[in-house]
Amino acid sequence: MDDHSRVIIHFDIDCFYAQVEMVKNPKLRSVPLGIQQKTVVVTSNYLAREYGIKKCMRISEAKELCPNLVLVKGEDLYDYRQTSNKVFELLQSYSPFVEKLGMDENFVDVTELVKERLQQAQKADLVGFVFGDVNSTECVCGCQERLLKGSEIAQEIRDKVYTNLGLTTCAGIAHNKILAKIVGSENKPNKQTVLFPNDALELMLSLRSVRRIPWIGNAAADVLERISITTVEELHNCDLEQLGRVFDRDKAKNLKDLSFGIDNTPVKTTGKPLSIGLEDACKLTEEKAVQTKFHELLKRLLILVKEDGRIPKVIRITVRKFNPLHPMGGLRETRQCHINIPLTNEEKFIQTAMNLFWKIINRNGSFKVTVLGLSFTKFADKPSEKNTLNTFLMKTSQKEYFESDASCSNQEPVLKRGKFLQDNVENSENAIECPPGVDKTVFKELPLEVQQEIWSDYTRNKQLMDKNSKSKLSKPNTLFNFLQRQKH
Ligand code: DCP
Ligand code: MG
Repeated sequence: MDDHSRVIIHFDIDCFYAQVEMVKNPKLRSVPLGIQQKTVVVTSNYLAREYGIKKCMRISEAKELCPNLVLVKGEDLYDYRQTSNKVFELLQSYSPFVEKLGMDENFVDVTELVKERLQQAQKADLVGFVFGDVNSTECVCGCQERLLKGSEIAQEIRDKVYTNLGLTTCAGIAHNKILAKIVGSENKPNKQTVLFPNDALELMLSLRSVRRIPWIGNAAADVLERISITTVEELHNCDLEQLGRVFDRDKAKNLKDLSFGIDNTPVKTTGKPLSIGLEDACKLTEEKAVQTKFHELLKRLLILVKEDGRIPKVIRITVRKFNPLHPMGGLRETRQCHINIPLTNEEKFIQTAMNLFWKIINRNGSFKVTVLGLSFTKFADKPSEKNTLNTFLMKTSQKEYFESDASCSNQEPVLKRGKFLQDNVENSENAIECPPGVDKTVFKELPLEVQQEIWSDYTRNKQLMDKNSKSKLSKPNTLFNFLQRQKH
């Protein structure tokens, strides 16, 4: 069953790395710009694309096509990640359902917002392009109007991204994720396109090759090719039994659905990544060189961990040994172990990484390593002590009370002061009385609303105890009782 009830917008930032560089240095806007990583141009601005420059083109080839091409190094991803996070946060102000797909793409489920706006009896107008026939027969479920409202919201969000961050984006608006993603790239750059469900089939067929269907990876496409299915149309016409001979039933059904643009998967709110890691291609044959590479990776990694704010609990190394049978590839091996090392103790990290390294490489023989990686997995996003005030507050509120600093990490995050202190200490007229039995210093530092909550808990408790002084009722898990427990 194809469900039309949702409105999903897919956003994709135009020539992402290049735009970040152009925001940093506006002079780059008027020149053909390529972003260089090692020997390739990973992306370029639209001016450079007019010369035929494509993603992942060799520098030499790109220079031949466009001798004036300005190249900026894009190996340090820090600014790109920061910008990506800012866009993500901005999108979250429109809907709690934002799913990150790589650094410059996001899905946003705006179904609720659309509903609200339509209830306010605002007429919906088309903004941007439509794929297919604008006057195609309307579906009885009302999806057309919802999607039109979605197109207005998409424009509003794109305007905000531009005003706040200086970035242009493309958007696709449809009733599910796969169609929103595909239709969004119909008109580029800085444009948006809406798709009505009646035109989904036409959009899917326009892709021609199954390899262009998102989420059908190369491996699945290779298997399909083995049974002579290379086009979307062939996938439409094959029967499930035929697919069932090479895929399990669920996968076969999923492939078939995707080819028709049917995708009922929800927009999953993106959380923090399960691991943070880096790896580099290299040619290392000596212990000293391995150590130096680990140092280099660790330095970059610690910046990322600081940005992330959680405390890593497991360190993992990745090694690819040179294999003459597979000079370009070969298997990666990993080893990992638990750590309890302050992030400032770089030497201890390197020592741990080296110990893991010698578990993969024979210490007494010669070696040649072609990939070395370092990552942190398993994070403690809550303080390690279970019953701290911080933990309690984290459960109580979604607010960001914590700040982290890699230079003094592996300690518990500290309560953020600033704003709250101004609210409740400096303005002593509004100060709330600290209930008896609660540490005054802790109380003073709490946000006003938390102080209020503790005071109400205290008065409620007092009334209860006065009424039934011999009562053995268990104490509820209120802030006041928590602070009292801490005292005793
Ligand atoms: N990227 C990369 N290696 C690739 C492809 C892309 O490092 N093989 C980086 C550079 C891009 C960014 O990821 O700026 C986002 O990838 P996109 O495919 O969305 O490309 P752009 O945003 O650059 O261009 P477009 O305007 O086509 O979206
Ligand atoms: Mg992009």
